[in-house]
Amino acid sequence: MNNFSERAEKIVQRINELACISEEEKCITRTYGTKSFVEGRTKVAQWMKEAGLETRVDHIGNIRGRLLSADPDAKIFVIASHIDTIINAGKFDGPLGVLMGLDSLEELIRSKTELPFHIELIGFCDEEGCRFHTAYLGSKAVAGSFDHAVLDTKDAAGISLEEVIRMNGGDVNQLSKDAIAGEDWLGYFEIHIEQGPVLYEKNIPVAVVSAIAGQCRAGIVFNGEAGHAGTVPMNIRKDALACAAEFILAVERFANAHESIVATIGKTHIIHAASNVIPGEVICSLDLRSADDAKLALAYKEIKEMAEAICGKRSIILEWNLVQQAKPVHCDEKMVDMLRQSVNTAGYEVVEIVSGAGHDAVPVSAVSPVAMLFVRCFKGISHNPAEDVEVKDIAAAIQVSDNFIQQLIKTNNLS
Ligand code: HGY
Ligand code: MN
Ligand code: MN
Repeated sequence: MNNFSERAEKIVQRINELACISEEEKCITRTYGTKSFVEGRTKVAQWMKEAGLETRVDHIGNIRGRLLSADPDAKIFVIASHIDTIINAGKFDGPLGVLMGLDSLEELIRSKTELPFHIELIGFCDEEGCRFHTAYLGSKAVAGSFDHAVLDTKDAAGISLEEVIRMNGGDVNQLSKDAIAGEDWLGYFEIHIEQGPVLYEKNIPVAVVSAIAGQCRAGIVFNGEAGHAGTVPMNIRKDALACAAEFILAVERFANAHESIVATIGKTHIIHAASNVIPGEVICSLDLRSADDAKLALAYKEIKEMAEAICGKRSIILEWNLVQQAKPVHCDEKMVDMLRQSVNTAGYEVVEIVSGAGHDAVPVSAVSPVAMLFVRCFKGISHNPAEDVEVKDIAAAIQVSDNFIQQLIKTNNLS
């Protein structure tokens, strides 16, 4: 077994160990700031310390480990991904990038490589935004763009983000200290599963990410009129669920008719639901994505107008809140080229993909050049416990990542 396969096996072992830590009995869930999240983070911290990294938990809750250059004034190259998960998650979405980064640093230490720049490995604490319906809390803090207004956001149990930060030992008045100053960044690199079918269908282990799609997320409330299921005539009903259903199908029709757009309504909730009550209030999420910023903005506007028209026709009152917005991000051309060469040198066909999924690279791109490497996953399945990655594909990605980091050490310049 070659060195890459051995290293890949160790990464999978750690992924499996981390996957045993969950808030739930029968599935993997480690959402921001929970006891299980902290337990998982502590395990990653232990691995970082054992590797000899200068390790710390920052105020927002990221786990960070540094491998220092001999030059105290050196810039910082960040290798990262996230350690929080969605609910009922797969094992690889997030942890793969963090544990492959740890492996790269262990290899640099093993080979006693002189570093012209510091490398900081980060396990971000809230990429998925599942608990507070925010997103990128950890990477925004490191990028210096954390919005203090979200501190009042409450989770389903009514606990605020601020309380969770404090309960876990963070100081909300020190969050700005989590940021890496703009002038100190050299670059950012993230390895992540593709979460789509391209590599699986092409039978290629890795891909270079050229861009990350933009996204808009909205929270929508349809306010109708609750009523008795047996007595209210159909023609005078203000059925919030029927209205939401018409909207949901209209959104699907819209996205099917616009190639560059994907739209998802992943959450609906009927307030005071009962089988013999006409739904009076229904809450929906909307997740809209496109690699084309102008088309994304137009789609968002047109879908909102669709909602207004459907509600008007049904005498339903519409509440519409934009929850999150991120423009499309283009990966750094110099690093993309270095990754293309690294894939080539490793003997694989170069494939470039626009990521439909968001990643922590998005907020970081405001302060640093970013690059991402995708790893094939089984049938492109993700955000699903069936998510799986073959050891040989991790070994391929290790080889490419080693090539990339060696190129970076040689050039030490991304400007
Ligand atoms: O939703 C996303 O794109 C990412 O998986 N958080
Ligand atoms: Mn995800
Ligand atoms: Mn992810």
